[in-house]
Amino acid sequence: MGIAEGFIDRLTQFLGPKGILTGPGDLEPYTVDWRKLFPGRAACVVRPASTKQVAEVVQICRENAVPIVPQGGNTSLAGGAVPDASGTQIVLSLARMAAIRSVDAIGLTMEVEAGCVLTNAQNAAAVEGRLLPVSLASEGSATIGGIVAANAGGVNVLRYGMTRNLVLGLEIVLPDGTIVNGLRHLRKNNAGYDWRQIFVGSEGTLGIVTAAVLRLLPRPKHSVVALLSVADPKSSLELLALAQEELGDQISAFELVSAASLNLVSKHSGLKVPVAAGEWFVLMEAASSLSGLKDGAEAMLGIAFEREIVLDGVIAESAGQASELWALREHVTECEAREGKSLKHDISVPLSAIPDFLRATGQALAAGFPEARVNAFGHLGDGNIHYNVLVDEGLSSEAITRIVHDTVASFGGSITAEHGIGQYRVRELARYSSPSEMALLSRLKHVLDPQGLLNPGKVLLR
Ligand code: 2HG
Ligand code: ZN
Repeated sequence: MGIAEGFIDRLTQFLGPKGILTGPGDLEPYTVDWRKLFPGRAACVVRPASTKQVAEVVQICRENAVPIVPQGGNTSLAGGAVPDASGTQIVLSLARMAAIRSVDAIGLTMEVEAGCVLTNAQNAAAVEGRLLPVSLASEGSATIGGIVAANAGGVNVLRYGMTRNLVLGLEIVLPDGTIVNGLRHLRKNNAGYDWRQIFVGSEGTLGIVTAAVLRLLPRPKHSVVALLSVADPKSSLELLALAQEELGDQISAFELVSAASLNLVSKHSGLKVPVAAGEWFVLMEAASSLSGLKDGAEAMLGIAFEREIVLDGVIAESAGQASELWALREHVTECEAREGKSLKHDISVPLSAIPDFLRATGQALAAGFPEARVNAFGHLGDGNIHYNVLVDEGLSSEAITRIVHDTVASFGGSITAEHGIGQYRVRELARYSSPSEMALLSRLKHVLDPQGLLNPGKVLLR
């Protein structure tokens, strides 16, 4: 089915020239993800400047039965924000709605429009001495609407939870064009169903996030960052338990990185690893406003060395050194992409099962695909490993993913802990969910979007 005549004209008339892109060269950045794995085509890209304009665009699309793909920073690793290949969908970019409407340093909230880039929101909170704790490698491009729609995770989930835990209020445009304003700055609100949470993580399939009220925290005055090498994943779990015993909830990040991942980083970025090699590395950060944090961290590491949980390590002596240690972790994704084709597996299993999961999956892969190279790293504190597999042409992606996900399922895990389903994992979701769960998801989708106009083909096939 083609686009109805006059549809683009009507949008152009309504939005003005700044609000719509139609030239093939202009559309390109919006129709493919940054890894260039999910190329699509769009009838046009609309760039509304207000919630009212978003609602009006949705109305026009509804009247013409044109599907809409909402887009923020387009940093999804699951092809969640790009159109399909038909050329009949439009991309609705929230980029022009980027205002930070308010920062309330006393009430610890901020109200932000969907297109605001995450770093800008973090900086606005920091100016007021407050912390917006969502922290991701893609934070310089990811937007507030995108992180809400994707329920983004990142490196601070261990302490502060997923984006879901930080969303106090939302403004949504529904698939029928209704604006629902729930921009409340409240800590407690038990009035009716908590409909916000249906939209958080819905990946733009149920409604379009146009603004959000986010919870802030006091900004910790001190932080300690350490890079440590350990013999195996079991030792990293012992280290996590020890760190939590000694430092409590001051631990804000606890990342596991394999030697293979750091080798990729050294090879492609030239960054040096300042710790003697082990098979695995832990990058941890603790933060607090109380003094004595560094002494506490050093004492904890003393015990870890004594018990031979840690083989070698360094504690950052300055903010600059802390950033250098973090850079090693943050470059893994980019360096993996430079190495070649990879299959992403964003899995989680119960924390205590991580060592067995890594062993079982490694063995099964080595038996079936000895040439496949594993790049495993991730958020150990959350039980979330990015079990990515570098594959040369000719290897069966499907069979490799089957091995990884079947092993995940056998440990009671999830096929996506933080990146979401997008278009990449639609079939995998159906495969590993119960029929009753899938039926519930379909019913929710149908109730809110009976015409199937919002981000079709993402999360659910239809
Ligand atoms: C990270 O933890 C991101 O760095 C990206 O979630 C993970 O590249 C990946 O698979
Ligand atoms: Zn991650």
